[in-house]
Amino acid sequence: MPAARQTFDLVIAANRLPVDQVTTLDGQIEWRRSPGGLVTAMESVMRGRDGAWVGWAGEPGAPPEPFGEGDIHLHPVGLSAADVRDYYEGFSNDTLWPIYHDVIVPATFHREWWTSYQSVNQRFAEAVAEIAAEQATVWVHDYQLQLVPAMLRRLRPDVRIGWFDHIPFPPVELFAQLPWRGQLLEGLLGADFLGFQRQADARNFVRACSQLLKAQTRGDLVQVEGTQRQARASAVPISVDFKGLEALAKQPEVIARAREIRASLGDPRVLMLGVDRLDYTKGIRHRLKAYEELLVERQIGPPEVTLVQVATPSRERVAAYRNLRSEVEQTVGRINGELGQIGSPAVHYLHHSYPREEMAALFLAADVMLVTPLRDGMNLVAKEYVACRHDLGGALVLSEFTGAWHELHQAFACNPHDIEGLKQAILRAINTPAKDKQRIMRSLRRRVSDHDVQRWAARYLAALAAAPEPPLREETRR
Ligand code: ADQ
Repeated sequence: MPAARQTFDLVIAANRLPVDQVTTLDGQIEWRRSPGGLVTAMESVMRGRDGAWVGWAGEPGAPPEPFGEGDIHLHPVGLSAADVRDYYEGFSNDTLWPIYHDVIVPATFHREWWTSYQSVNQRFAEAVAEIAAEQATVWVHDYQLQLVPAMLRRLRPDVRIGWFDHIPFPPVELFAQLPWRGQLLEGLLGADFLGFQRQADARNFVRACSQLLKAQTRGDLVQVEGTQRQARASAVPISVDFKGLEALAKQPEVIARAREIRASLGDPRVLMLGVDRLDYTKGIRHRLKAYEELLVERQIGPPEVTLVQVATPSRERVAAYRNLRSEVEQTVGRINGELGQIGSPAVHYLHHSYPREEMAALFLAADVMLVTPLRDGMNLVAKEYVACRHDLGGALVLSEFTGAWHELHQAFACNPHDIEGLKQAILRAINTPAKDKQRIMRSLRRRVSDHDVQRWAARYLAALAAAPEPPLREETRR
C-alpha cells in the first residue's frame, strides 16, 4: 500500500526555497539556510505548526526530493533552463519588474515568456495543491507567482489563499501596458487576502480591478466576477528581525570588526555607506552623481569623508543589469581617478555578497547610510541599519520612493531625482548635531522594534484568517 501523502496546515509558496545548495570541500552537496528576513518571519509563524515551503531550489533541472530543514518541510519545484530564461529572467524580471517599478527601464514583452510564466505558475499551484491539508492556509509570495491564487483555487477550493506583494503595485496607467493585464488580475483575485507594502499599492490594485476588469469594488474589497466571493486588498508592511539584528550588532566581535573597518579606511571623520542589490531601481547612479558633485564643489572630500558602496551581484543575465553594472563601475572609476588621493579613494566599491555579521559591522561603522531608490517596495536595508544602531549613532538618508519612508518619516528624506536636494540631504545628515541625530535614531528604532518581521507575519496571517469567507457553502446552496 502506498504511504499516506504528508500534508500541511500552512503552506508557503515563493519563487525560491529558503535554502542554497553548497558543495562542501569533500564534494558533498549540502543545503544552507539563506539568512533573509522572510525565513526568520516564517520560522516565527511555523513554530509548532505543520508548515511546508514550496519553491525552486535555485539550479535548473530535475528538482531534488522534498526534505526537512529544521521545523520546515521543503518541497522543491523544478525549473528547466528554458523556464529560468523565460519565466524568471524574462517575464518576471524583464517584463513585470520594470512595469511594477515605474518603467525606470523599458519593459520587454514576449509571448513565449508569458506562456512559460503560465506553465510555471501552474506547476507551483499543483505542488501546493498536492501537499496542502484540508482547509489549509496557503501564503503565496510576490510577483513571480501572481497566477497561483486562481490556479490553486480551481484545484483546491477548500483552502484559504493569501498573496503578498513584496514590490510596488503600479498605477493603472502603467499596469495597463501589460498585454496580459486581465489574466494577471484574475490570477490574483483567486486570493482571499492580498497584502501590499503601502496603502497606495493596495489602492492601485483595487483601481486596476475596477477599471480593467470592471469589477465592483468597495473600499478595500473587490467583488470576484461569477462568484459571490470578495477579495480584500490592504497594506501590511514587511519588516526585519529587530531583536536578532540588534543582538548581532551587540556582539563584541561585530563591534570590533566595525572599528577595524573604519581603521582600514583611514579612520575618516564621516563614513558613508550604500548597500544594495545592483539594480536600476536602487538609485545608485543618482547617489554617485550627488556624491561626485559634492566632491567637485569641495563641500566634502577624502580622506575626511569617504563612501563605501556595496553592490550585490544581481540578475546578470538580463541586459539592463549588465548595462547598469558597467555604468556604475565606470562612474566609480572616474570619480576615483579624478577625485581620489593616493591611499584614500573617494569610493570603495565592493561587488560581493557578505555574511550577516559583516553587514552588521558595516552598518555599525557607517555615519551616514544612503538609501536612495527611485522606487522600492519597502527597502529592508534602511530598517536593518536602524535595528543595528543600538548605540544611537548614524544617520539615515532615505528616498521618499521607498515603502520604508512611509514608516520612517524622521529620517533625512530625499527625492533622488532632485540631485541638488539629495546633496542637501546628505550634508544635513553629516552636519546635524549628534544629539539631534540620536533623538531621530531613537524614534526610528522605536518604530522598527514595534513593527518587526515577526509582528508582520502574525498580522498578515490574522488578516488572511479574517478575510471575507469564501462563500463555497452559499454557492452550493443555490
Ligand atoms: P530587494 O529588492 O532585494 O527586496 P531589500 O529590501 O533592500 O531589497 O533587501 C535586500 C536584502 O539583501 C537585505 O536584507 C540586505 O541586507 C541584503 N543584502 C544586500 N546586499 C547584500 C550583500 N552584499 N551581502 C549580503 N546581503 C546583502 C524585495 C523588494 C524590497 C522589499 C523586499 C522584502 O524589492 O522593496 O523590501 O523584497 O519585501
